[in-house]
Amino acid sequence: MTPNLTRRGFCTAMAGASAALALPVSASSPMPLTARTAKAQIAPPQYAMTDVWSYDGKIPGSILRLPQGGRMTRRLVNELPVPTSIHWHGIRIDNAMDGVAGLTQDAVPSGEIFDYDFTTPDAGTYWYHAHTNSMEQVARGLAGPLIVEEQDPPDVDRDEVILFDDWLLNPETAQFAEPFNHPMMLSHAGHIGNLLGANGTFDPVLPARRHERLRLRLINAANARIFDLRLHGLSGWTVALDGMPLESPEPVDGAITLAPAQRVDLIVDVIADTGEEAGLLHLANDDSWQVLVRMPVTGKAAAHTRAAPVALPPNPRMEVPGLDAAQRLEMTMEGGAMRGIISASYQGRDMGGRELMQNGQFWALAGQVGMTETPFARLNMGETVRLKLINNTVFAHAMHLHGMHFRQVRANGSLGPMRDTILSLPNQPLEIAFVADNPGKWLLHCHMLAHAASGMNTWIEVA
Ligand SMILES: [Cu+2]
Repeated sequence: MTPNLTRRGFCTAMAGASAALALPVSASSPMPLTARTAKAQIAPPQYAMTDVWSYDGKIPGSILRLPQGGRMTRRLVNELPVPTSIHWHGIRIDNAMDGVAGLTQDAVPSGEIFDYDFTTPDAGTYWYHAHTNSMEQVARGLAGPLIVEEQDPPDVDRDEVILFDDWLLNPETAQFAEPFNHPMMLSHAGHIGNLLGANGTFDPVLPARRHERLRLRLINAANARIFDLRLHGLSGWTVALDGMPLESPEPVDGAITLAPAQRVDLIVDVIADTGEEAGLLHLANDDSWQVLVRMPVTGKAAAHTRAAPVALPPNPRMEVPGLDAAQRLEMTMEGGAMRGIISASYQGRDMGGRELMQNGQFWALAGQVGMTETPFARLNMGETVRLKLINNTVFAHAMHLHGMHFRQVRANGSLGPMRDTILSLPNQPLEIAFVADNPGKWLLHCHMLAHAASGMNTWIEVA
């Protein structure tokens, strides 16, 4: 292919995309979700606006809402200068719609489109984000909330989405610090921002009334930051994790840990007095609790707080039966600063740590660095699998399985809550179990996106 042809193809396609946007959306073409450049006032007002990559010009992308069992149809229109794709995180989705470039679809070239069309079997809090060079694309802003509503939603005064993020900005210019694939980030804790916030701003404010009951849908869209959160002037319960309802609401007592990509649904009552400020605090680097989301309290919603909430209605397919007879798999994580890799296979060849580093690779899963021709495991449709995750690194990893949720098998044999992303800590092996009930090729990776980009990325196949 000659450069000329490439450029002509690009220009024609861009013209086509713009024309499509100018026309009213016909009944047959899905509503566009346009990935494009934009400017956003993420930093305080004395700073410049930040050049971002966005969905429809918004940081984060608009809240997409649909009913449980509903059908989501969206046309990704790629007006970015680079290829992209969208992953619908946590949706037990049709494999062809999972959005993983190189595994479930080709990346959508600049100027082209891709129609996503899937149903949402589970109610809960999910999110969508880029899954092509995600380390950079998510950091630049390509993420938004995806909310699937229960047929019988809980009795609350308001339902609020809080999408946490952190941004690594050059303090002089308020533009993203580059490069995104700096070896220090790849080999350490990941791409950690120097400005924290939520819903696209460093100073998110959510006005509230005394004794108001809110459902808070917390989403961690940060590349690598683990948020430790605490309620202030609020009392509440955790009612769902990673979209999936808990069997019974659990009172929030102490910190809520939200690893990258995880979600927590809370039902909270405002107990601060009128004129005070409630909110969400986070544990800062110096071990102090600092305000992250401010909730100024004005007026009164009710004379008293209400009785404890009831559990959310369960989603389908939440059981993990047959643990005793389950196939057992093991995955050791290795690499990163302070430990390194002795030898691992990268692109079909054994390499030592130094050679891997020269290839920008720092991590291995089960002796493999990054994606392989054959999957980590082939699973039979419907079988139950137990997977032991052994973290031999000195860093935490947020391990995410696409297409299926899992439960932790605790030391005493009991099962933990159902989730799609679990935080693995150094030298604390943990075991997860799931039913391989969704056919296709599913990514299994660290959601510290710099780690995924430098080795912690593999896949399983269910057939
Ligand atoms: Cu990791």
